[in-house]
Amino acid sequence: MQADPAVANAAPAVTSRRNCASWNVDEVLALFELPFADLLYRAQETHRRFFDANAIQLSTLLSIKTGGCPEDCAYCPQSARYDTGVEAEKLLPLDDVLAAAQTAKDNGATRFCMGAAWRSPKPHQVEAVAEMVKAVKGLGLETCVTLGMLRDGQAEQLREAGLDYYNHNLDTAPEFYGQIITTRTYQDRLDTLGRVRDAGIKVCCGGIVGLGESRRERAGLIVQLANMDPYPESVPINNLVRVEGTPLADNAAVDPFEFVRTIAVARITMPEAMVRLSAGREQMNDALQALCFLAGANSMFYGDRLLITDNPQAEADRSLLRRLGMRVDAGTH
Ligand code: SAM
Ligand code: DTB
Ligand code: SF4
Repeated sequence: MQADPAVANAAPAVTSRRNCASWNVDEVLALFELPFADLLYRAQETHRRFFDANAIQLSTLLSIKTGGCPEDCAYCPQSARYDTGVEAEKLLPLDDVLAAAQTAKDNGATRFCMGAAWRSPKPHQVEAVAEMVKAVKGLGLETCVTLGMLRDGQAEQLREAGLDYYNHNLDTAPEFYGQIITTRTYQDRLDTLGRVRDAGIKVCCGGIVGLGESRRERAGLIVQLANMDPYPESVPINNLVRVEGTPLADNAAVDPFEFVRTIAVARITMPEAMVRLSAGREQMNDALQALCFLAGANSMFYGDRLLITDNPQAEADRSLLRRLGMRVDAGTH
């Protein structure tokens, strides 16, 4: 059944991250169902109210601890449960991490994001990562880490080391989540996000399009994100990278316009968030990426690799931004 487009126009007017807007799934679904041009127009209006629409923030990723993860996230090449050819490695030494961060800075990134394939870090692992955060911060970069679930006190430890952002995604709607991950609950994720927020670290939280979810479930994810009080400073929207050996390797690709719609709806419902065009750019052409920027994406991963899979070459991205007349800045969050 089609949602009534009139509902989209009646949706709450959000003016600040701190305004606790309350979106429901029908309202967000109605946004998804707007004619494409109307949806993009609304997203651009919102985007330009809070940001320079020609500016983009660049984050570079590094996998500091690769593979061998005990979790069963059906999309993930790093789960030990799937035969993806990714070998388990040890935590990288500090010097290697620092060298990668310096290169990212030299290439123009403003934030360095370190990812570890852990369910939840052990105390000595948090200590080691805190050292990395301190050192990377010392280079003049913003820092972000994604380490899995955090226990009490761990977020504070990272904050004291100078951590700016913690990435922990909700991935999908609560009602679809159980088909993608069984080894930890939606509530576990919300609990970690609460710890991060309480420690005064900025929240980076988003999801994945293309897991096999319905449009209503995509709207359900956005509702979860947009109704957080306050909503995340940074919202990564990933397009599933279908990796051989994972249970989702043969998923049908989502219509590219549906991906653009998801970006636009994230922009409208979370006007002051940085909306990141995240995984999946390697599988997109330049025109599609430009549409994502028009829909309100103002951040992306920059550098030849995501964690395991390829990202566009840095030079290709610089050329794309030049052709679009976009400039790099650190964003406001
Ligand atoms: N282990 C930690 C965790 O799950 O929170 C941190 C690393 S995990 C790889 C970070 C995020 O990457 C996941 O939450 C998921 O949203 C995204 N991701 C992983 N594999 C992906 C894939 N194949 N395609 C798109 N996004 C993916
Ligand atoms: C996020 O939302 N996407 C990034 C980052 N946060 C850590 C990870 C994307 C991973 C894509 C598949 C891979 O290379 O492992
Ligand atoms: Fe492990 Fe994170 Fe991959 Fe899930 S997404 S299998 S927790 S590395």
